[in-house]
Amino acid sequence: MIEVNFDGLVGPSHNYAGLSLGNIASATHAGMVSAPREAALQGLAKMRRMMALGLPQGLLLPHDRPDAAWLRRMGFAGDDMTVCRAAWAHEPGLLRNAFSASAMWTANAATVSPRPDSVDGRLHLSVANLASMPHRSIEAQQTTRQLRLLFAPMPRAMVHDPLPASFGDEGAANHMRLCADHGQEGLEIFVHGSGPSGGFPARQSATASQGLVRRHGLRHALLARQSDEAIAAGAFHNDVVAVANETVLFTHEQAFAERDALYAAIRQQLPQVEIIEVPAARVSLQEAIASYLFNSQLVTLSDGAMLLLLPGEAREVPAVMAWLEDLLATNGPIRRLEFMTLRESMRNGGGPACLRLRVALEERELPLLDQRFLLDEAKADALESLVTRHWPQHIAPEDIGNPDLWQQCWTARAALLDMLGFHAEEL
Ligand code: SUG
Repeated sequence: MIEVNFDGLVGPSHNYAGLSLGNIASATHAGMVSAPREAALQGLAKMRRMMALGLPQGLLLPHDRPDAAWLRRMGFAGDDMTVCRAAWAHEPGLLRNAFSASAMWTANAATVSPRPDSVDGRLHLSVANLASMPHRSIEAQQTTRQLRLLFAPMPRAMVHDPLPASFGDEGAANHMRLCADHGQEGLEIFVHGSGPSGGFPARQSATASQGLVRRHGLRHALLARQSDEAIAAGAFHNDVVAVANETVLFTHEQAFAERDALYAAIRQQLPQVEIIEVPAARVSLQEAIASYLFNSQLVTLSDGAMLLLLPGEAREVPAVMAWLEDLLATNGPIRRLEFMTLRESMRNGGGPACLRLRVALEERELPLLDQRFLLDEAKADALESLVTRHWPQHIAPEDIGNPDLWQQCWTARAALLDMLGFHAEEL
């Protein structure tokens, strides 16, 4: 079995509206001028790097923004332009939500349980409801359509509707899978919060996580609670303080509420697990969150060694670099480090791991998927030139009310769909 990463292509409306409570980067950079073209190119460079490392790469598409259909559901009437104009005049906050490019963080698109893990032997995907934030809750509908298209040709895949909105579910960002290798039955860990901490909401509910375990028919699953300190320090998703790959759990000491019990339960179910814990005395929670050390992609290369693909910001935190040096010296499973510039996404709290949805499947199943969502070098070249032609260079906060910008975003997406061979009605 192989693991495919589906990265969200950053949409043309990428901006800094500060919409995410609890996400310190989003709050800190609110009001700044964004660079959507640069953002999309940075994301594509990461996808290319993964391909160059020999890993299969897919992409998910930016959503229709500004989302006039959503504004219509909020009572605005008329054609798309009229609806957006009225929303901007009367409820600018709603227009800002309808304009967000947050679908780029596809770790929040769905929770994925590969075939070896489920009793019925199917690949289960549950679209996240992202119910805790208005701008993110808009995503579920279009994400469902994309994932259904992508997996429709694969007989043993099932894309479930989002869970009821009463129970917040943020997708793979709060989910980790440990296994001997991708093809073996895994132990799936679902991480939730327990109510607001430090004034910040816990976005994943335990009830939602339980629902996913039942729905996906998992034989080996654990529920774990995020520590209140982690949420209060700005770990709005668990993937900001922990990441897993095959036998490795790479985590901050303060990520989980009942850490010893969790580690013991993991060791009982997967004795060969290697828990690489970063002590708070070496890297504080604040340093972990500022550097996004744990929001790295941890991947297995063809020679079996693991590579940690980190955001460039990690380099700026001396405690993190010192710890990483020691990690390499141990000669453990993580043998290589690489750093990518993803500054535009990072300023909204989205690191390398937020930008991708992992799907483990059999290599022979890959050709069954809708190939329009898979990337190769030629498509990456074409996407780069399309982005350079159509994506806005900059968006300042006051531009969000500019009808010319809305039109540019719709035109850019239409050109993208056309190039990839999609019809607007499919999505
Ligand atoms: O949900 N940021 C996203 C970042 C998501 C990161 N994903 C993972 N950790 N997997 C969020 O907070 C900012 C949008 C704004 O402020 O305009 C935003 O939605």
